[in-house]
Amino acid sequence: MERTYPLAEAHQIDRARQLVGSARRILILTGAGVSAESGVPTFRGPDGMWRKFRPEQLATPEAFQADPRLVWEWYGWRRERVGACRPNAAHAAIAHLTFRNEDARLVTQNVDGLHELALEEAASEGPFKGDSASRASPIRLHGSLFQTRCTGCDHRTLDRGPVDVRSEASLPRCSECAALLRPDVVWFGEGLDPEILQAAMRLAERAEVCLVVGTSALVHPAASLPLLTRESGGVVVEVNPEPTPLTALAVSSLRGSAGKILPELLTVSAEP
Ligand code: BV8
Ligand code: ZN
Repeated sequence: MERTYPLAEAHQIDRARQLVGSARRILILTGAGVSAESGVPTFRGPDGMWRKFRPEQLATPEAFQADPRLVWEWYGWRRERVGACRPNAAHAAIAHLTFRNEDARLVTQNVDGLHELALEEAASEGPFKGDSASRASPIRLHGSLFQTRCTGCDHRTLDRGPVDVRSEASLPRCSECAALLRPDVVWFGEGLDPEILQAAMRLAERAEVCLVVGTSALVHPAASLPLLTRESGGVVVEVNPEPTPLTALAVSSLRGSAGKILPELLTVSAEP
């Protein structure tokens, strides 16, 4: 029988606040749950299905090979749905932390671009107005919904537009070599960019605290990053309404939503 966990008690948050507040080198690892309160469907939650498909069925090179139109239809739907979403208080709290402390670094599994939007918002108003959002930009392990990559020449372009999925002939093609474009994301069975993965692993090894927010910790190699922190002498703090495979190795696992817990956990009493 699934144990029901009490929602995070104030003393648990205080203890985690103390841990995170006294650390300099912090790795924040986020998953789809950090965007749940922005209205972005999570992968494995109740709203993770699209039509009758699970993400694992469509987010693969084989699915794209077999039916590029269907896969582009899913990505075009996600782009439109995510494009209407705004960062929530969790994205903002993380943006402020990474602005306040340059040794606090964000690694995300998400492809929704909401962390980047939160950084731009933090750089345009409030205590970090005028900062450069790129200074704290996240390491994106799995790419971006709003970028395409050419299947022929690897040419990459930013693309937030709608996708014409009426037929295979109307799918986006490369302006350089006319080959079919694909979403610039990492699909299941594809390797992550080695340099990006190396950078994330180095941060995990150096981190005093790995703060894991809103991930089911099922997808590797992302889910192994907190293990690296622990093996290198750091500690893991988790924020998730549900327990995950990481819960057992976390010194603190806060049961609750990111949008509620992160502002309490990360906001210092007086912002600089
Ligand atoms: C690779 C981009 C090898 C696309 C994604 C067995 C063991 C280990 C590995 C494997 C294995 N079998 C297969 C593998 C490999 C596979 C894998 O890990 N599979 C899993 C499913 C078992 N991994 C891969 O294929 C990776 N590549 O291994 O390559 C290789 C190496 C070299 C050369 C060639 C090959 C590539 C994985 C990347 C796949 N792409 N996304 C797209 O987005 O379309 S993964 C996808 O899942 C998303 O990126 C997502 O971020 C990621 C993880 O999901 P979560 O973010 O955790 O989301 P989820 O819905 O699962 O959970 C949400 C959580 O939030 C929940 O816990 C929920 O409780 C919580 N929550 C809900 N509301 C809130 C909340 N939390 C806080 N606040 C809230 N309000
Ligand atoms: Zn091309």
